[in-house]
Amino acid sequence: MSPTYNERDNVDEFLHRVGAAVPTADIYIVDDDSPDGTGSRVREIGASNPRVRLIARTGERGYAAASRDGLVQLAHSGYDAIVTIDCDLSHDATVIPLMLEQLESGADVVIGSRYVVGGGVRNWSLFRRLLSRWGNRYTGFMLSVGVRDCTSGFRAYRSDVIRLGAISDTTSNGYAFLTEVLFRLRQREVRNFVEVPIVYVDRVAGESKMSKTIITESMRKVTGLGLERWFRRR
Ligand SMILES: Nc1nc2c(ncn2[C@@H]2O[C@H](COP(=O)(O)OP(=O)(O)OP(=O)(O)O)[C@@H](O)[C@H]2O)c(=O)[nH]1
Ligand SMILES: [Mg+2]
Repeated sequence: MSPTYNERDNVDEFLHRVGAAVPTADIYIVDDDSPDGTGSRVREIGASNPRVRLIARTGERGYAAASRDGLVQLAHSGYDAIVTIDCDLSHDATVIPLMLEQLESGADVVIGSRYVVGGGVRNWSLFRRLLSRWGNRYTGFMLSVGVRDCTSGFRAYRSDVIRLGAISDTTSNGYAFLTEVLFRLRQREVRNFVEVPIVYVDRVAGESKMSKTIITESMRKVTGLGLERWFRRR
């Protein structure tokens, strides 16, 4: 499953790569009514390939809301496992089979991680590198979720773990959602998080949706969750 906003320049290649990596999987695009027509392109492709499906959202926009809706809907639709992956080709789809193997071996969530041995980033600006690296260090310090790359959106979830309700409980709007999910899962004693190395490649086409608002929310949210943990409100 991939949340999309204005990814028309990437979506054909994305679907091709994911389809090649996991030929028997259904691929869902959760689109927020992208003005560039990403959704209609997915519908067109889906007309001749029944594995490609569109979840079309209108109204409230956002990475977190789209991910939340998609994950919860699919976890209740009979799938055993759900993979989340960005549509901008930053995540290497050939890693998906390895992630699914880890789930079968007992992991609750498998995370494509930039910060374990063998992982990394390619073509990222110094600012993005520092932001992500230090953001993750701060998160590790505040929340101790036991994961080195809490903000990676490339993940495989066991559906029964999602059905526990941790995802529906999240309130973040941006990428803080990814950290919040792990935090809420741990509150439910779900903690078998396994990281597999990925090399993250910066997008070539389309525009980044990263913004100051998202960065600020992320820092605020991690601090808030850290305080919640320290004061054991839940
Ligand atoms: N449905 C939906 N998807 C979104 C929204 N914002 C971002 N996305 C998607 O979420 C994924 C990650 O977003 P990106 O903009 O690539 O964010 P990023 O990976 O942190 O930043 P860059 O790689 O630098 O662009 C992509 O597939 C986007 O299309 C949104 O508001 N709604
Ligand atoms: Mg991206």
